[in-house]
Amino acid sequence: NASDLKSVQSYLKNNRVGDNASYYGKAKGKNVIIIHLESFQQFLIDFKWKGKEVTPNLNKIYHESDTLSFDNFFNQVGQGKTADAEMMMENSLFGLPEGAAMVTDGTTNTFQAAPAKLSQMGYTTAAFHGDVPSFWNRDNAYKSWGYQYFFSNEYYKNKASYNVGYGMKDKIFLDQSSKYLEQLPQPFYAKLITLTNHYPYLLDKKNASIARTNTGDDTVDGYVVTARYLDQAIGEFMTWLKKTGLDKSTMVVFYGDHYGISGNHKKAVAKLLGKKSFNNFDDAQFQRVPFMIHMEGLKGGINHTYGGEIDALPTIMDLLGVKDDDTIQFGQDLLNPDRNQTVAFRNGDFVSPTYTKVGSTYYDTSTGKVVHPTGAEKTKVEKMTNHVATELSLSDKVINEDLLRFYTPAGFKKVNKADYNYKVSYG
Ligand code: GP9
Ligand code: MN
Repeated sequence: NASDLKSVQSYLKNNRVGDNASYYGKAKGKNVIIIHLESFQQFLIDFKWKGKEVTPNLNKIYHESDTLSFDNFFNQVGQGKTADAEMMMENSLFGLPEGAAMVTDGTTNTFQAAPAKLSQMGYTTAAFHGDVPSFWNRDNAYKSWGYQYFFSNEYYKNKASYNVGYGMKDKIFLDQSSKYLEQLPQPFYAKLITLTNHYPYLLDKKNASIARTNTGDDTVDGYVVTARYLDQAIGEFMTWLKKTGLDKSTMVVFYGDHYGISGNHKKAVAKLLGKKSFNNFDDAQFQRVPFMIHMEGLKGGINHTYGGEIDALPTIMDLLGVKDDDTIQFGQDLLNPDRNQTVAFRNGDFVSPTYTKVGSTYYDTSTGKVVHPTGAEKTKVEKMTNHVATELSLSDKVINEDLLRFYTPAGFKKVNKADYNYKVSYG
């Protein structure tokens, strides 16, 4: 109830960090394209297999001087996988400890999501995904989030050979999506969700352009093949963006939604990475995913701050010059040097520049060694553990008790789901 909201608001008031003045509004009024890199992990960046770069196009973007690249950015998903990533990226609210909040609460809860906020500022907002609209309850949740358009697979010229795994192949999906993008009134906010690089990483031979790895674990050895295909699709998309000149007026945000290879393949991952062993600490570090913000004229570079998907929205809003100091959002602007760098995982574990917690074990993040902190250090890790537990439980309260219906940020208009219809209507 409303008093629960008070506890959330006082937590946020004490934990909020502001924007970074040197970046604030640098992308004001620009188009925004958000590219969801399915199951794409940070270790793939600059990774070579048999002397070949697996992802040359993303590597190039990662290192460009007008790309802000975060090399300590973590996925924070729970069982909701892609759905949890979308919930965090566009609401700065965590998924739930079990299930997928986008499914259980996406239809009926009140949200104050990025698409709604930007639509109210005159942006055209659209989501694109080559799968059925009902997957992860997107067709309902996107109405709660205020997407004006949702181009699901019903909007695409489709045939059997255009699909593999969960849906459309990324090259075909991105090519057809670009035709719609070109027609969106500007400024637009468009999210493109890729699919091909998805467990168990299947791809037809003619689309493969790198050899499978040889760890002997069937689901691991296809990963570089679909990751490279995704990378090629990104390369083709960025070529199109330049050809249209849209690259001059668009901020492109790339993020990996979660791990591709789960912690059940430790032996194979050790082989893949050429490591003697791969333990729980290594698996926690392995949860890094790319977060890259590319825009012509942006002061880029590799930013080492420790953060995660929950922090993406305040960072993007900072760059767009959108006021968000009274929202109910748990993230902190990645560009603010005073931010809290303890990155909460959905199960209460965390990574930080100093300590990593996995279950009841603490590690020194810089050495990977198990530590048993005492005295002031013990107080420190206990504080970090409590901070993560509080952050997660308050976010869960917002979702489970639908607290946003009791509060509307200044200048935000409540979303009316009935205003949206994503049905394909020809003619
Ligand atoms: C399907 C796709 C699923 O639409 O988004 O991704 P997952 O949640 O399995 O990573
Ligand atoms: Mn996913």
